[in-house]
Amino acid sequence: MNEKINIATKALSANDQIAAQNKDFFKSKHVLVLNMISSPGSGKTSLLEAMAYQYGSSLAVITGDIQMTYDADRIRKAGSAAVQIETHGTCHLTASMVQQKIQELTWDKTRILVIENVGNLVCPSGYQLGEDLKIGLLSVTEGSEKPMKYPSLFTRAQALVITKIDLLPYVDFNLDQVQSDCHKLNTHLQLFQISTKTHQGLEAWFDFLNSHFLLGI
Ligand SMILES: Nc1nc2c(ncn2[C@@H]2O[C@H](COP(=O)(O)OP(=O)(O)OP(=O)(O)O)[C@@H](O)[C@H]2O)c(=O)[nH]1
Ligand SMILES: [Mg+2]
Repeated sequence: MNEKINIATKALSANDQIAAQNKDFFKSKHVLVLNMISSPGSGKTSLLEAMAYQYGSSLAVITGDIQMTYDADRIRKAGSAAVQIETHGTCHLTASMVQQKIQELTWDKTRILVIENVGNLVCPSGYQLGEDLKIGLLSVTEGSEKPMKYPSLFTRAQALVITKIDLLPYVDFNLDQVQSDCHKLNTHLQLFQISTKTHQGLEAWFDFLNSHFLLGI
């Protein structure tokens, strides 16, 4: 058991060292970097498509999936550069996977880089990639109890985007409970409510990104 814990700790600290190198690289390019984490299908790529329409060549995306390049294809079609990592089974991205993709992007126009993590609510939150901000997504179809049942992401993230709010009339999702639970877990967590179908809440999300970019985080 002890050996198991030691190996896991070593793997994390090796990951942290590469994450620090990634962070230095991103700083040298003056890029704001987000690590976007949620369950499969919460709406990460849909939000990135909306961001690509808004930011165009100022946005670049590294997107992770177990397999296939669908998400990178969608983002490129919406107007931003995107490269795909296929993890072939691993349920989260590592700093090393991101480092290997850095050279495939051009950085002169990029102001915001989003790393779309593999769809998984738990595993990715423990791995630093070199990001400035961890962003969680939770769709209203997943249920309001998720923050308390799977707290790791919600305690570590700086922002939580509640997605698919156009579906609120059709599902039993208790926004008040989510807000109150998130506040108990993480008093600094900023909450956003968006729908990429109706565009509700997107302006507030863009304002948040713009203000963080201007702050030079
Ligand atoms: N009604 C509604 N559907 C949405 C919204 N955002 C995304 N969807 C739908 O949800 C499904 C999954 O969206 P994606 O953006 O692919 O989700 P994802 O988190 O990138 O999924 P993975 O990469 O597989 O983890 C798609 O069918 C989208 O059309 C929304 O705001 N409202
Ligand atoms: Mg996706």
